[in-house]
Amino acid sequence: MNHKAGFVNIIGNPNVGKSTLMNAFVGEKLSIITSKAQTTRHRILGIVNGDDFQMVLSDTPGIIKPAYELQESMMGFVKSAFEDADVLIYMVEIGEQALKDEAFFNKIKASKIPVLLLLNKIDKSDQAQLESQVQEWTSKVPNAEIYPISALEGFNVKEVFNRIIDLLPDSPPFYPKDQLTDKPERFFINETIREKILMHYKKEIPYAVEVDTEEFFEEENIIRVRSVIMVERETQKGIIIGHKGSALKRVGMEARKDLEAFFGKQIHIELYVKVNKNWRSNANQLKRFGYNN
Ligand SMILES: Nc1nc2c(ncn2[C@@H]2O[C@H](COP(=O)(O)OP(=O)(O)OP(=O)(O)O)[C@@H](O)[C@H]2O)c(=O)[nH]1
Ligand SMILES: [Mg+2]
Repeated sequence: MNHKAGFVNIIGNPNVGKSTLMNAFVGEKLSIITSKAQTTRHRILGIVNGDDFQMVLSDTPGIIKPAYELQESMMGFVKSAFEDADVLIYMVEIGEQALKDEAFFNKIKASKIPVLLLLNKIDKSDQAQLESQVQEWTSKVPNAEIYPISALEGFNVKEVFNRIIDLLPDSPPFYPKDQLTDKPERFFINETIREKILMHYKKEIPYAVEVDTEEFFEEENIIRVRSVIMVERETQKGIIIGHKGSALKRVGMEARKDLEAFFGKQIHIELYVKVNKNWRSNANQLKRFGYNN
């Protein structure tokens, strides 16, 4: 039996629905999703296994012009996704114009590997707008195959999935067939807590936050974790904690609920808030949090 396997890397502007699509393909909530830009900060693998194929998807951060070192590192993840792709998924959303970075955009247009341009969120559009957008993207990226989709509602998702399988090269699997991702358990705890922070805090706060799970003990019936929420300034610490700790408590409760569903086990989370001055611009701190590329 022939076996197909390859890397399918999803790139695009912030907030277009890249993580939503990867989760839909994998059937698990590997990547956090929020309505805010720059939700994803890492390159996250989502592996879909079949008897005769292995699709190694990569979710990546949305493309931006980096303003500080954390963002530089995020764009490093995007760069790496260009380098090893067998199929490139370029996701745009209805109404969007071009990539925020012209060099990346030119790379897509000059790509020697197959490019699937997914025009996402068509549930928010009408037929006339859709047709004009498809025309526009056909002329902008002539080397791409264009698919209008709704990652959220599942429209055309199966069709795209099947097309990717067609395009995968013959190859043995790269990962064990029961592996779902490259990230450890602690990563999903950090990310779920960060998702709640993105959802409940305003303006700069979520962008100044990093979460680090310092302890992870798995027992037969329960997982016990201790996680630190890092902020850049003392004032941010107060905001995260909230009146009598109420804001922090909500983060912990909501994260626990999601993580119990994810791990299929009871979870106990202890949350701390710590000031870690300017961690976003500190190379050593960034390395510690896995942004070393
Ligand atoms: N209406 C609609 N909304 C969608 C669709 N796909 C994703 N969204 C929403 O768009 C927002 C961003 O989705 P994400 O999947 O986090 O987007 P992303 O591209 O991974 O964003 P970054 O990680 O910040 O780059 C969320 O509120 C999603 O629910 C879609 O097909 N239709
Ligand atoms: Mg994302």
